[in-house]
Amino acid sequence: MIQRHTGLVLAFDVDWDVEKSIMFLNGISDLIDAVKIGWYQLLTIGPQGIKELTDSVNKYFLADFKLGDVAHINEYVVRKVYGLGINGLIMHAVAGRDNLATAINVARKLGVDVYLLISMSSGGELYDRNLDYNVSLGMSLGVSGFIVPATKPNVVRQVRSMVGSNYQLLSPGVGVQGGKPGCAIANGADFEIVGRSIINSESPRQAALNILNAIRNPISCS
Ligand code: O7M
Repeated sequence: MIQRHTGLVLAFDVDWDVEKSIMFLNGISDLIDAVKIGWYQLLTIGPQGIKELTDSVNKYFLADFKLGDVAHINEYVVRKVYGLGINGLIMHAVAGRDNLATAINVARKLGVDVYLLISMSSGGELYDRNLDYNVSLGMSLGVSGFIVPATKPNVVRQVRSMVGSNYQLLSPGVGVQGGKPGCAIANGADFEIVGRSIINSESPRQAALNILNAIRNPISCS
């Protein structure tokens, strides 16, 4: 599980080299609880580059490859991700029970957390029609938590009321996509995932501090 200190997860969607990435992350590390990396970065610095990042930056790393293939491929990827020093990964609920179960078991044995994507910050209408099923699926498979969109506050509240306090809710879509900083947590999420509002800012530290301030003092969230 991600340890919560600030409530902020950085979506580190950049095409920078390893050196610049490490410098940036070390400069903001005290303000964030985890670093989410994904396809963009993997395709830029490669697996070796990702390994260098996890070796050099003392932070929880969440791999967002939105894994949703058949069972054996999911399992291969889980094992590779583990080898890169990753602490948690994200899977697509839409892959279904049979394709998720083995990989989730393998991940748990390796000590890698699995977070299940069950609704999307834009689109994702097939997910929203099957919210109850996907939440129950994740709980029965033993995931650590769920991805719930900051742009859909009713989904955040609904999922929290379904899962109680034993699952972590991570909420993307804050800032550029329209979710108000602080409001996903006010509505029941544990973490807000933020990328461009921090990364593209003239002052990333100040941008992150502003979001932390909103998390501590949420205003007009509905
Ligand atoms: O803050 P942004 O808009 O620059 O970036 C948002 C990040 O959250 C980006 O890394 C997306 O891949 C991710 N995300 C969404 O934007 N919407 C979703 O529905 C789900 C995710 C996500 O994190 O899925 C695991």
